[in-house]
Amino acid sequence: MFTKDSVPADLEKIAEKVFAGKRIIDEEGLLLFEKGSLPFLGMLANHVREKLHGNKTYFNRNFHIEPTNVCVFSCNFCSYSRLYAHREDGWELSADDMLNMVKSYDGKPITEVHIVGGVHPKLNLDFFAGILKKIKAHRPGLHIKGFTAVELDYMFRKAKMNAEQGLKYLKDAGLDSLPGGGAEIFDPEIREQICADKVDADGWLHIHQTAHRLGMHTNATMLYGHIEKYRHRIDHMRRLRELQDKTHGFNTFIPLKFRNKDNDMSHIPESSIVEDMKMYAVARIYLDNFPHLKAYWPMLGRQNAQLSLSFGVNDIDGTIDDTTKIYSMAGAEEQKPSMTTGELVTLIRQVKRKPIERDTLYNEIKDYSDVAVSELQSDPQMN
Ligand code: V47
Ligand code: SF4
Repeated sequence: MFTKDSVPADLEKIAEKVFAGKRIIDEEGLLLFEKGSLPFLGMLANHVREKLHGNKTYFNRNFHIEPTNVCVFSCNFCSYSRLYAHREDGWELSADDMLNMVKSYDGKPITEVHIVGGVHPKLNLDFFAGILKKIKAHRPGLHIKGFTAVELDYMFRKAKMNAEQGLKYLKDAGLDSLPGGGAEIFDPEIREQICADKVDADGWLHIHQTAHRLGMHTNATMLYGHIEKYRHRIDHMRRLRELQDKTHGFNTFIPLKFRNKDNDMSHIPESSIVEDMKMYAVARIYLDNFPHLKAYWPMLGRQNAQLSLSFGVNDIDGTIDDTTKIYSMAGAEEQKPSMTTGELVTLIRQVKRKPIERDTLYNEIKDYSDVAVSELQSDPQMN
């Protein structure tokens, strides 16, 4: 697969481990970042990806609700939040606004709503529990993936509940799983510089561990490509891998590329596409106990998401819709991120992968390998 001349001995040893299905250690992960060529990393990551999933590439039909961009925190990388004092520049959706958004999908084969927003000082646990109940009453089958550990930590502290009490309360109201946001970079020195005031690594991990213990699945993200070094990325993934060994509750790891428009870190250049593909590949190789690796296409762009399918990625998220602003405000090319099922399927097929619609928990809903493109375009239910 590769010639001995082209691969240094230390990397060759890592390749042998990966092909033997063995776990790599932190130093080896670091070496991959520092010395691995793109084709070498792509080959190893693709081996792991195909061993787990063959050509299957998952997507789902979802939409996002961002309840507010008013936030008590001021993460330096965030282009989206507004402090409460400047809330006239922001938005706050009422419970009815959110329910109406859900109702606008009546009759459409959406399987998931993703709810993530700023940490509003006046919106509390009961407000969100009320929304969950209303959504479930209207559409019981809709999976609700909602609230980052940052939002939850704040809500629970204000309600004087611990993570277990708070999560049980929201689960009873209809919350099904947690998204992976708020993780950023766990290392305390980097965290201090980019998002000093919000929940720390242990707090984030504790909320996810508790959710797993209560039978909920969650995702994990990492914000990369800013001031962190490769060793911080490995440290971040090590903490996730260790928790996953204990709970097996994580579904997906989602590396989020830092976008630099209109925020306090705008002077930092964005990572190159080569660096992005390396990130996916090393994540796929290192996180051997994570079933899925997701490229979030509204952030990365469609073509790069397509490319990532050769670097370990097996999931490109969903149809979304045009209501998510967190990335467009940070400079993502997609100003109104929305793809029809036909577009997603075509994107996956163009790189000769197998498009599979999934639900949030990766149960397979439909294999689109042999569905004619004309059928995808003409059937409104497909959109
Ligand atoms: O934690 C904010 C990121 C995250 C920027 O679980 C930025 O399926 C890049 O939770 N550049 C929230 N990233 C988003 C989130 C999410 C997204 C997609 C899928 C899932 C999932 C979860 O957005 C934040 C932060 O890391 N973010 N600003 C920025 N300028
Ligand atoms: Fe608030 Fe989240 Fe933005 Fe941080 S990233 S300022 S917690 S909305």
